[in-house]
Amino acid sequence: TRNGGAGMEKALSNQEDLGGDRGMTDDIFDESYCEKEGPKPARRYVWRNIILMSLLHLGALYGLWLIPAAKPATLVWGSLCFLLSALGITAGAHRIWSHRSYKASLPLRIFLAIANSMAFQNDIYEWARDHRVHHKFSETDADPHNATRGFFFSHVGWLLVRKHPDVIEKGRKLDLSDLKADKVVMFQRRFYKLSVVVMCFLFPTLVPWCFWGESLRNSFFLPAILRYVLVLNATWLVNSAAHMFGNRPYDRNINPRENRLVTFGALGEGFHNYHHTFPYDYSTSEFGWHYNFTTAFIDLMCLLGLASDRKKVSKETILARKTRTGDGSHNG
Ligand code: ST9
Ligand code: ZN
Ligand code: ZN
Repeated sequence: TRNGGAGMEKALSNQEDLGGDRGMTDDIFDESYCEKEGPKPARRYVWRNIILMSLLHLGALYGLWLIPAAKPATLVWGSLCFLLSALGITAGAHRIWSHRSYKASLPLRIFLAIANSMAFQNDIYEWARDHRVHHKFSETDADPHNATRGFFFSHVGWLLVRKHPDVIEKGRKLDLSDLKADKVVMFQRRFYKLSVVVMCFLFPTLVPWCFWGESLRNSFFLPAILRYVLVLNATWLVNSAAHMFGNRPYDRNINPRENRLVTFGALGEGFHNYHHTFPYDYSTSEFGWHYNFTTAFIDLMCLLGLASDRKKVSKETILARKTRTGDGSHNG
């Protein structure tokens, strides 16, 4: 088996080392799952998504073309919107809600849920549910963006076709009680469409138009459309590139890899071999703030008293794991 059996055992015992106090373990790889025999179900295209995604990307190309005509303040604002929406994914949907790797106070969760709507990547509940099945059944039919189906499928293709039935079947068995009990998550889910219209499109567009007289065209195509597409692709690269290109210092038996370029664009989320080996580590890396804006943000929130209980894997455990299952790329 992939983790060599002992891998799973070790992962679970690490979980216990952490006090088992995340209240969940459904993001730990499940070795017992076997893909069904026989022919795979036919691919069913979702034309609505194919058309909208294509138009969105054409809009982003037009945005790129408009950059020289934009006011500097608009570009700064677009970058700020990038950071905010990215944090809604990394510090929010990913590190709190998918993995429970740290605790956030109510004001911080509200802030991150608003930032998450700005990123428009499905509501937090759906994102975290899909992400937990991704970790638990990584690189199988039950993984929504199964990277063994190729770069394009794991990047964006999975959003353009119906899901493999095993994703839904296995996803329905996950324990999502922590998400259902989180009022912020459920509130965002209830008002998701409205929150996306306001946060992903209206707010980024109206600020430059109202406050420094930017044209409506530049205001819409840069901080709204281009910024949205950049955050989407930075996120998707974690599923595609970081499952294909890079070293595997922690576990050479799994596909996810350490990818410097992805890490940079994704605010610290490209240390993906580490992350799949130790999904409960709040930093998704052993190197602290190095290339990891999200970790710096969470540490700042702790300093301000808005977050707590950061789960961290000990250096000894990391070293032991590297020695046992790593590819040797961190030696020396
Ligand atoms: C987007 C998401 O972009 C990106 C996520 C990326 C994840 C990255 C992770 C990497 C690590 C973190 C790094 C972060 C880095 C960030 C860097 C930032 C700079 N379990 O879905 P339906 C049920 S979204 C259980 O329609 P279809 C479901 O509840 C972009 N149940 O399936 C429903 O049941 P019911 C914008 C599940 O028909 C039924 O099944 N959004 C599960 O196959 C049908 O559900 C889009 O583009 C599950 N896992 O359609 C739209 N899944 O009827 C995307 C489903 O009872 N979505 N169910 O309610 C869609 O249009 C559709 O989902 C579909 C599949 C066409 C893809
Ligand atoms: Zn992954
Ligand atoms: Zn994860």
